[in-house]
Amino acid sequence: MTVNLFPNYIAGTWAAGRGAATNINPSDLNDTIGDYAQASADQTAQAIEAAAAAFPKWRAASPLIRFEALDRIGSEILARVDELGDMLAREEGKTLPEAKAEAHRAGHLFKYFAAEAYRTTGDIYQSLREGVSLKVLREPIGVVGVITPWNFPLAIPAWKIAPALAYGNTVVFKPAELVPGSAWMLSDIIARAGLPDGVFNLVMGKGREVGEAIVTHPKVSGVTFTGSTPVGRNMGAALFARGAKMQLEMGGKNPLIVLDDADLDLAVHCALQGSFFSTGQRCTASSRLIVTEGIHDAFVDRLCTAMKDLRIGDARAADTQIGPVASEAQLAIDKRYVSQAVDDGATLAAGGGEVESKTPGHYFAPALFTDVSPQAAVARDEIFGPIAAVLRVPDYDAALATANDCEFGLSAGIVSRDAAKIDHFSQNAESGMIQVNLPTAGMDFHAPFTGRKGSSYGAPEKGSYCREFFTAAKVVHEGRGQ
Ligand code: UN1
Repeated sequence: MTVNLFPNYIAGTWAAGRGAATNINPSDLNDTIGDYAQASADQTAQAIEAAAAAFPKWRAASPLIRFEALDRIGSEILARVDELGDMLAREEGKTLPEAKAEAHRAGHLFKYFAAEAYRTTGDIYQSLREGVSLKVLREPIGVVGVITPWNFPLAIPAWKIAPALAYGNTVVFKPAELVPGSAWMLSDIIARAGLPDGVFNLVMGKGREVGEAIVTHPKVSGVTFTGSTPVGRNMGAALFARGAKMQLEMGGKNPLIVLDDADLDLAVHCALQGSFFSTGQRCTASSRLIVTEGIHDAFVDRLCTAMKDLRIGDARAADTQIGPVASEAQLAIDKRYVSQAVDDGATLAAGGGEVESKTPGHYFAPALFTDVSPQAAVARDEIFGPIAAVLRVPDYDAALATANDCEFGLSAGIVSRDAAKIDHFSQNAESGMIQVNLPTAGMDFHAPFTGRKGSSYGAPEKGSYCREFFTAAKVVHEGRGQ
């Protein structure tokens, strides 16, 4: 093992793997960050066996013990927000303020779920039969596989690992291969929190090997996954085939409706933030701007002007508003969609090209398309980049119909002053989350996170709603004799 190799964590021991992967700073491709051990399928199986062996003891641990461990992890994350944020910004490319805010959110998620350990209550029913008592218990499910994406490498693992542990499960964590640095630092903090060996395991991996080893292993009782819809659907089929539980958070193609009566400045602010901040790399990003006729031209005009002023640059530079695209592969996808949208007849109203920079990096100017057909790929596919399509509609009814004409249903926004339309939209948008006069991205961490249609499958994440996934109900009938 070289000095700079960051190992996996299996059964309470740091372990080198089979080879290593290096993460690279997308703001400066000359900056290689570290080498991270790659786990083999065999090592993944060892981690799962260790988690299964640790489960009886951890499920029996007092809620106080679980609270203290998670609370300690939360405190340590909060004490190291600057360091964690720096790593996140350096390896993923979101700006330093965004990265620190995410680290802060991760710390508080651990604290929130620490307290959830106290709330694993059950129910008592009055039995229909005399002399019989009837209660419903909530039990942890066992070994939980946690498979996470590259765009929120601290917050998403936090809102999956923390509840898994709080409710008494043990964890095998596979972070995205692009961002092992943040995941490793988070895992190091968890590993030092005094959990029994095997309760938490880290297995890093490129490609499908580690993920498949987790999804197909009979001792993994459930998998919580965030990532693309095609990958989630595949995983879901494999989990269903062996009767395992699943919580899948997948894609989005989130509409932001702007009505004629909207406050124009607010509408532009929501679009700018929702579509382009975090370089558009959020499943909650506003990628469809559905705008009614009367405000369309003024809105597009104002948004294009605001886009010209966006400061795109090194994620860790003080004045940067938009960092680079996270990877070469994602940059290629973004560019492909820009040329396809033009080929499909849309007008490129702003941005869409590479940006000059002091250091070699994946810099890309956020792109805005107008005159977009609702059937065009740029209006239908989840791109996961800073690309937004404006769809012009005659009125609110058409805006709602356009918003709902989509395979996804994660977050949906509306900018308007009309209380009746806002209320109608909140009730009729086919999405799990609604944002009124706000960007579609940016969710409170203590509320549930959930989508409809192709966006989500299984119980919501976060809040106490996620208990539905991390625990199973058990119904106990007890007779008191003749
Ligand atoms: C947010 O917008 O606050 O992958 C969070 C994602 C989501 C998280 C978004 N699962 O972008």
